[in-house]
Amino acid sequence: MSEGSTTEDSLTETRLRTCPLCEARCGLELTIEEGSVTLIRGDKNDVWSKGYVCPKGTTLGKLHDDPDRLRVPMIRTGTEWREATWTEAFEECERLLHGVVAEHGKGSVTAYIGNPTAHNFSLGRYVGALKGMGGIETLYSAGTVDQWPKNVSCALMYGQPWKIPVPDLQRTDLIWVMGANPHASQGSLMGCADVLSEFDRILDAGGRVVVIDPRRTGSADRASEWLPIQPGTDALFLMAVCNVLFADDLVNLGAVAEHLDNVDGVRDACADFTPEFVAGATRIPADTIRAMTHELVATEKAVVYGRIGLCNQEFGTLASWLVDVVNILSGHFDVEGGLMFPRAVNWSMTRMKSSDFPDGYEFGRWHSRVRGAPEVLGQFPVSCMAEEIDTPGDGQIKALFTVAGNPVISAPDSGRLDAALPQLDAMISVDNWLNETTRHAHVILPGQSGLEQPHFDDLLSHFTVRNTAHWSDVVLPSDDRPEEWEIMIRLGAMLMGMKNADIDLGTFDDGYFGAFVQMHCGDEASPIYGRDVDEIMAFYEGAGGPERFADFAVRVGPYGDAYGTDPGGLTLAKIKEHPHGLDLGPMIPEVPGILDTPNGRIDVAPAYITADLDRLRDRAERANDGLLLISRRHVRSNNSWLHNVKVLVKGKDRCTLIIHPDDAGSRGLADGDVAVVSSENGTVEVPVEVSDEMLTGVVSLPHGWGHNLDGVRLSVAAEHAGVNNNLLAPPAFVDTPSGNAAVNGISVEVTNTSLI
Ligand SMILES: Nc1nc2c(c(=O)[nH]1)N[C@H]1C(S)=C(S)[C@@H](COP(=O)(O)OP(=O)(O)OC[C@H]3O[C@@H](n4cnc5c(=O)[nH]c(N)nc54)[C@H](O)[C@@H]3O)O[C@H]1N2
Ligand SMILES: Nc1nc2c(c(=O)[nH]1)N[C@H]1C(S)=C(S)[C@@H](COP(=O)(O)OP(=O)(O)OC[C@H]3O[C@@H](n4cnc5c(=O)[nH]c(N)nc54)[C@H](O)[C@@H]3O)O[C@H]1N2
Ligand code: SF4
Ligand SMILES: [Mo]
Repeated sequence: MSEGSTTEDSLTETRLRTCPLCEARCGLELTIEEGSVTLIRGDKNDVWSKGYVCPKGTTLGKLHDDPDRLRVPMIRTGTEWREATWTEAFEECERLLHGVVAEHGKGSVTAYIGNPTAHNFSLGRYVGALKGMGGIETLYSAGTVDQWPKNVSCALMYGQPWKIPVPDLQRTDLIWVMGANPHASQGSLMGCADVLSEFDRILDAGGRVVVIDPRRTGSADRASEWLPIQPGTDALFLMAVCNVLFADDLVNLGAVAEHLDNVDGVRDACADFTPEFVAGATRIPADTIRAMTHELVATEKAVVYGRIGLCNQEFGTLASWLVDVVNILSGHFDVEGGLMFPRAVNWSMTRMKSSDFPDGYEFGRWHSRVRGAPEVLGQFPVSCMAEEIDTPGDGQIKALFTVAGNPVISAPDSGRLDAALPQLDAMISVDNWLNETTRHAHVILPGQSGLEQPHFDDLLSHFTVRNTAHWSDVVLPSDDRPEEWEIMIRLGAMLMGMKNADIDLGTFDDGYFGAFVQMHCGDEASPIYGRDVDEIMAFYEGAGGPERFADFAVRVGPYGDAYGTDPGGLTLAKIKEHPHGLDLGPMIPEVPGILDTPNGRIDVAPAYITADLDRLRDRAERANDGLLLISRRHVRSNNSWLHNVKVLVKGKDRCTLIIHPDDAGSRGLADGDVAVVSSENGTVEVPVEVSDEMLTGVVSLPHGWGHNLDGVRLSVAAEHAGVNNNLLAPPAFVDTPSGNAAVNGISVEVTNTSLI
């Protein structure tokens, strides 16, 4: 958003921009002096974030200025890197890719897509061009160490993996926060600026916030109650809640009742999951489960929310599904204060019904070569990637793109991946830093800094607690260099066999964009159904790229002008008239209109998911032995990639193992001692922090650290290297139905280094 207001000094200007770093999407006010950012504050007039900002958002200028940030492409020969021109770099990509395809075929090429893709609409919109044009069948992504279980449950219940309901946080009186720590993460699949102030609001109004987590987090400190739970047992807890709902005749389906199938399927499934049956495994007393369930039903505006701690665990799909089921059965679904579907300003691919599944979703249509893992929503578990690279044979991965991802840090069994990547014939990274992953690339193609590109929340506006629209213009224009969407198209075209010199970007861009227009013109559900493709294309003479997509997505979106059909409707130009954002109101009931299932109804107990209940039943009977490792986040960190910003890493070491005093004492460990943490997969040495914030038997180590690898060019991060907790994560420890990594609940041993 360029307000471009110039103050007394003509070299000083104020610019507005949405922070691209997390789902809170704060509106920022940047002071620019002589082309540099000198101050970043929250924009008090932003209709959404109202001045809120966290320490990360104030460092966008520092990220932009980071001398280690790559501004030109890099080509590696052996261990030597050299800066290259864009033409040289693209020609090197062409040479590498054409070589691999000629020798091993296209089936040997794949891509790993990382998290910032979701925050960057140039990449987000065009990564599909790389996959589609390149004919890549199975992708890998950070999604399978993230929300894949939720994608699976939402696909089966609502007909589309990205139709994910979120808590109506700003209007609820009671929330159970399960496996989420917005104090650090700032909220996820619950986009909201300043989540903790909403907790305060709830408490001030006499409501309750219950944090259900093995760790007494910063969020728990701001809640009414911390309810510790044994890692990986949330599905047992929620099954018992369902059991109480039926047993005590508390089920209240409300207005959605007539759109539900298979409620009896849940009743039958939970019949033997009594509170007494799960109490031992969950470590939550049966009476507590009963009392909580009664309170949930008795509170008119209440909601159950679950996030990464419920996904990245052994029973991720069951737990993710059950969060929605409990909201449905307790009368808190699709109603004010409950779990609701946002109505984003833009149509997005995330709202697109997959034409592959007219009769409902199917998984396991093909299997991975080495482990035989089933594909789920077109992906194999990210933990398969290393073995697919280092195991010879037909179909072995020979060429890999990494796009805004750092799997050497973020993927389970990262040690094996680190060793496997050098075996690739071609590795091309689209990334802004030479880090743990990209140091293995043959070519690095840098994207632009957050301030060098416009911003539009294409994906994340679908998961916010209130509907708003924002556009941000470029703040600091970069030199003339390709934007990331152009890089995606070029790499896709090369995989089609084209030479770099022959690629006409405009033609491919028109073709890619045109395919979406055509799809809409042929889709009865689209407001431009039946219109002529050329008529729509004519709106964009001379235009292209992501901005054209954003305008299209707004105009065919729920508030759009549908290219003149609704002249009062929104266009991107109209959104741009609101530099502090446009408020589109709270969430509203969306069922049944939102549903895309074959029969237009919600299957409350999808057979694919309930088939996993035997595995859960076995868990209830398993003893809670030994120590389990879980992950954590910190507000001054963002997965693996903000540790090169001095102000964010200064102070006390944050990569520590937090351990309960009883567990520390029995191992002869005191605060600050270095412990050896070992799992079946690996070993790390890390300082301990002794604290009763942990449940006994559970230890916590943050992910995203371990920067002390040879060849990494992150001068600040190297001084605060920490250890990589994914060295400990066993690759086969996954949530079975989704293939998602279980990086929480890993069995570990902790010993005192001085004792060995
Ligand atoms: N043990 C454990 N592991 C975890 C998790 C956990 O809780 N515990 N969490 C998981 C989750 S939820 C996620 S999402 C993943 C994240 O996994 P990844 O997405 O693989 O990792 P990030 O650290 O987010 O890496 C982002 C990369 O993108 C680059 N980058 C940043 N901005 C841009 C940009 O604008 N353009 C381009 N081209 N590159 C950019 C950075 O330099 C960095 O290399 O980690 C997962 N791994
Ligand atoms: N500052 C910051 N913000 C971020 C990120 C970041 O790295 N740093 N990452 C972003 C990304 S990619 C994501 S996906 C989101 C994630 O957002 P959140 O889901 O809020 O992530 P965390 O803060 O890791 O909180 C997860 C919580 O789950 C708990 N937990 C672990 N295992 C279990 C379990 O078995 N059961 C239960 N009930 N709890 C468990 C952990 O103790 C932890 O408190 O955050 C995003 N925002
Ligand atoms: S909470 Fe922090 S990182 Fe997230 S959008 Fe706001 S300022 Fe950016
Ligand atoms: Mo994530």
